[in-house]
Amino acid sequence: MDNLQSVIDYYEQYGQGHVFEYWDTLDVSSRQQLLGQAQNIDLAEIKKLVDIHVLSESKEAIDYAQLSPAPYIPHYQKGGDSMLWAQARELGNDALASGKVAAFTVAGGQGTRLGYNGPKGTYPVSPVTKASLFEIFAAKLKHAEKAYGSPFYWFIMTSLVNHQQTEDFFKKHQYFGLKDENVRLFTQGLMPAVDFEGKMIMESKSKVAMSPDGHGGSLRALNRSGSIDLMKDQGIEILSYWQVDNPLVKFIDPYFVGFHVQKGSEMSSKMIPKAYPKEKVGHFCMYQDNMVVVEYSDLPDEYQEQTDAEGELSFKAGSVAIHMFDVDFIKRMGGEDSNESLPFHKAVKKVPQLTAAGTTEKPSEPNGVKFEMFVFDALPHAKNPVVIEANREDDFSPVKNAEGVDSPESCERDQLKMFARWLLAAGESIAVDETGLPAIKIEIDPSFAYDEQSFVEAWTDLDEKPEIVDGLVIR
Ligand code: UD2
Repeated sequence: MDNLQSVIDYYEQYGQGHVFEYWDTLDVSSRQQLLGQAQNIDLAEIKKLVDIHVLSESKEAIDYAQLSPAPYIPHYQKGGDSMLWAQARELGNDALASGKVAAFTVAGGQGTRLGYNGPKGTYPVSPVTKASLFEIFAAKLKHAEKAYGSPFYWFIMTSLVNHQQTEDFFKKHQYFGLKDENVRLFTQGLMPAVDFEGKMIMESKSKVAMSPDGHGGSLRALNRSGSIDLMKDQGIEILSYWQVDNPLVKFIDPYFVGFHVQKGSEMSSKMIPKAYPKEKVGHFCMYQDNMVVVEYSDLPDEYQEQTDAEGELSFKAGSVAIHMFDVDFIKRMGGEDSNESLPFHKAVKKVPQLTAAGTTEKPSEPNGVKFEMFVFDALPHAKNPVVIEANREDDFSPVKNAEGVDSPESCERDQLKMFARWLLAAGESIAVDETGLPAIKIEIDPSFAYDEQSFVEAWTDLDEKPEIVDGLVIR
């Protein structure tokens, strides 16, 4: 009871006493739920965010005139130094073979745009077998295990919204042949949503409306979940980070690891030249001597469209959310006693809310503000950040929207084109149209080959090569 009173006092002191308005009417389990939730919210942090993002209009403005394009290492197939890339590859292979690298997927988002009811990683994407995103990543890890001689840890961040379903999915599929103890699922943090006066929104009489704290919350969650301690115990020094919606991603990439190691970088990133000025990706920029990512929704159109003397986009380096992190850097940025932390961004949303009638309803107009951290905001805190150029066709084709750009359909086309390119590189003939799209549907299981080079090798080694026909799955 004393504990309860002190929590209520704490809420009243911060002007959030309404959270306990229905306390007297709640049954025991609802009381437990509310108290448990309330004890986990840092009201001082919420007050700070409300003051900055809700009660004042003053946004810490960027002086865009001071932005310049960030430097990057051009790809060896696009004018970059092949020697440098070859050296990086060697270093990266050493780091990968010595067990210093682990894989990390952020999969806590809700996938609302895709209109899919389930964790996005369970979404079927491959052209023939309809393998899910998680299955594809698992197969890539199996290939890496074969190539480097030992298994890799795979950390996956979920959120309370999809954790159980994600875990059930992995169990149902026996972790796709990976060792279950190497697949480490953990949940990210939650943040309360507030109304436009800064009051926490109640979803029901016993529940504050909460939502995931953004992929930037991964740095805190990796620490809180004990994942960083495990990595330290296992001698893992580098974490390869990617988003769950991108089946093409090469997350075990010796070149990328190699550049990260060679440059003594704490956080490295892949960039892809933007496909068109207003492509919905972040922009790698320099700002006051720091490397930053400016999100597409923040960068004014004139900068997104600006061209240089050669007619190329000035801010062409698109951030596709593929990074390498030093484990020590994550410990520094996401630890409890850290004095460096990521800022929160605000998103105005329709938040399901308790009505006067005691029911929960989603309003037709935005009624509140959610707070999220973005992982790329760690970049200006990192020592020696490195950006390398990647080939879009080998690394990036996300599934975000139900149709059109970045949809299951566009992603399937990109996978088919990639498989056809690999077969052509191995000397096979396969009919493709002017965009490189084959007329038939084929699939190459990532555990058979991970990229063009490994495909050519594995294909050449096959004693009996299958006929290349519609529906062929090479595994
Ligand atoms: C993100 C990047 C954008 C570009 C693009 C590439 C931001 C703000 N923008 O845009 O610059 O790189 O991706 O595809 O990130 N997630 C969580 N927890 C959360 C929120 C998101 O795990 O609380 C995960 C989510 O599961 C997904 C990823 O983060 O894997 C991206 O989230 P998004 O779909 O909201 O980001 P998007 O596509 O707007």
